[in-house]
Amino acid sequence: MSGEPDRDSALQSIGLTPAVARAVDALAQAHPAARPARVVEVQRSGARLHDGRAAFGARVAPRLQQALQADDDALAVGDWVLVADDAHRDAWVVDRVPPINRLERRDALGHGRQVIVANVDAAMLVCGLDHDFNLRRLDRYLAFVRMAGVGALVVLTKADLAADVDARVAAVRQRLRPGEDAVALNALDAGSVAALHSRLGAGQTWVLLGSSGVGKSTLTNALAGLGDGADAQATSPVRADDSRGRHTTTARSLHGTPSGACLIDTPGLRTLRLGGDEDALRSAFDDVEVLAAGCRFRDCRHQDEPGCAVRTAWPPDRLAQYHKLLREVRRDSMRPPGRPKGEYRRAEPEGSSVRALEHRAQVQQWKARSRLARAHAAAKGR
Ligand SMILES: Nc1nc2c(ncn2[C@@H]2O[C@H](COP(=O)(O)OP(=O)(O)O)[C@@H](O)[C@H]2O)c(=O)[nH]1
Ligand SMILES: [Mg+2]
Ligand SMILES: [Zn+2]
Repeated sequence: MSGEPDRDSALQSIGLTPAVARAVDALAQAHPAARPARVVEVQRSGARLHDGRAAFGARVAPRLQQALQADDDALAVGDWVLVADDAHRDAWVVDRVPPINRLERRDALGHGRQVIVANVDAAMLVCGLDHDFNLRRLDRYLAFVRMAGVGALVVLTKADLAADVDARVAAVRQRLRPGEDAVALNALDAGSVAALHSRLGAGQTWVLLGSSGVGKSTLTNALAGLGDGADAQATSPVRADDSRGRHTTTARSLHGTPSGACLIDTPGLRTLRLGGDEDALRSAFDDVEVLAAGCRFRDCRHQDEPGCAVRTAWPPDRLAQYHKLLREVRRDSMRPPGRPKGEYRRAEPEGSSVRALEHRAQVQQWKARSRLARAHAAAKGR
């Protein structure tokens, strides 16, 4: 940012990085009267913003609103925007800085997209060591953040309630890539949480992701030093029957930590359908490609072929989840992207192009299966 060091240092406290600052500067040339701010909460008719000094409400200028809608897009928490005051001192969001990255999921039908958060450096994937513990779900979350190029720290909460904590941390570490890590802690214990501070670098933006009731808001409060104050994130007791908390956190929200990092707490995601395509998913599990060099068949699909090196090396549930995610993104990316939202709510008409695509894919799958069966027969005959 040019010329206003005070404002810059204020913005750095809410996650302004050099790359974002350059993007802000480029955009600001078209809006000389506007100033930068960050979206901390998205509301029905506007957004809550923070400029590094204070939070305030703003409405979205109609032109920006229309431009976003035309792209089936919307403001998301973490977005950087330019905001200008009108003659009545009402704040208007006049433009959005192109996001550096965004965590985006598909809706449960695989049609529309929803941006969960934009411009993040890293994610805490929060899992409870109680009934919530589920390695296949964790594989899905890992794929989700890797596909967006976002680093992951797996935080296993409720270590105070679990036996075999070390074994579970080890099982998680088996699934991680270099640069990712896993820790277990008790989110209710300040000493236990304090060990995380050294990982939250100044100026970094972290998002907390995970099911409802795992302790995301508890962790946010502890890390941001919110205590029981008015800014504290509401936490909710877990229901005894299924260990899930109620959905207390309705909006995503942004908080600073003493080490100068920003945390974005999110509500529990009931479904997490990956937003990317097959290539992105494959690169999220690129250890497959390395191992595949050792498979007996060059075109091994790592399913039931004999001599499969991936099947030997990977935990079976991880491989099963990988195949499931592959099927899911293949199916989803056959649908034309970026269709206006309203269209998805209608039932697909008989014989629509989507159905035709699905049918063609199904036929291709059958053909591939019978090819595989023939390859098997041939292999047995050797
Ligand atoms: N025993 C124990 N309880 C926890 C821990 N972390 C969170 N909780 C409790 O779990 C419940 C849900 O926590 P909350 O932060 O609201 O979960 P969120 O839905 O992920 O934001 C609350 O009653 C917390 O007090 C932990 O590490 N140990
Ligand atoms: Mg919460
Ligand atoms: Zn194989």
